[in-house]
Amino acid sequence: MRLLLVDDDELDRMAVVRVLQSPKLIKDIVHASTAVSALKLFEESAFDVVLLDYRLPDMECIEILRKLTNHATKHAAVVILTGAVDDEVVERNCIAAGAQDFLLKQELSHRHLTKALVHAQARHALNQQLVETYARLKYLAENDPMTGLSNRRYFEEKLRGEIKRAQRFESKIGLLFLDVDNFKLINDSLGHDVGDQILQQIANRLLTLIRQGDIACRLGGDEFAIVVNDIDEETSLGLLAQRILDCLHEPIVLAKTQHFISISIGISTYPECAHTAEDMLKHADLAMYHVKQHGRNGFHF
Ligand code: GH3
Repeated sequence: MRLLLVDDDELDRMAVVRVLQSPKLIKDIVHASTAVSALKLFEESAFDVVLLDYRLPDMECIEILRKLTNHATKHAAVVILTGAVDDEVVERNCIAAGAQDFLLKQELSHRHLTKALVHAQARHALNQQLVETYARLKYLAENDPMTGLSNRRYFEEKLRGEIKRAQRFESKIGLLFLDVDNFKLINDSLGHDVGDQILQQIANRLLTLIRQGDIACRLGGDEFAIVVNDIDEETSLGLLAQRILDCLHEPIVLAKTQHFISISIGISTYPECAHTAEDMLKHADLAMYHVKQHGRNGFHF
């Protein structure tokens, strides 16, 4: 176990080290006397546990706790060392900010310290599992498993949000509705597996064409949609649609075989064509059918 001991009082740090080393509970102890140096060490190295003094001269405990526990890549259990007895508010605030346990400096015995470290690590591990499970469930709830693009439900939710934002800022948004041409023929002639791989390749190419902040989704089957935020004029949507058509005209190579596809794109805009997510999708769907009826492989507003 690797421990980061953060306390500005050297005598207090020595007291902790004495307890930790008799008998040797933890060998690998790194000292820090300020919050800033502790955060630097935490950034540069990996620790299993941080023993953190509640009162440090250079930063509020809650602030350093948040920085430690919300770190993007580094994770460690945190035990707060405090001199205050039964301060419920302090405890509640620290737990809410991510601490796992408390230790009173007056109770610094081998038994108490061991218990606090074991509890903190167990709680931390459980917490990490919950965080990872939540992230996985969120991903599954929001994404299409085959292509990794947003799924329809998440897409519609985001589209509603973007319409509200556009109303507030009086900006414009565009919606592109894409449907692969004669996809059933691809499935029938090459098999469903090849069809799946082609859908995945289409999704990958779409992701290379959209800006950060725009949202691409697989609505279902061979249908995709893209929300384009903050458009300045219709021509920019037309240009994007043309870039998508050109990009998807490039052959898709699977197992050294080239496959040629085309798509039909319908476009709607807020606020010109529609004011709700449902109407934007309906309008873009109708525009896409117009393309289908006029030879496919193109776009229409
Ligand atoms: P059109 O140009 O008129 O749209 O013709 P189409 O053949 O593409 O017609 P349609 O859009 O109705 O056909 C969609 C096909 O997509 C039918 C269905 O079997 C297939 N499909 C739906 N979901 C999947 C999937 O997950 N994987 C594969 N490979 N095919 C799928």
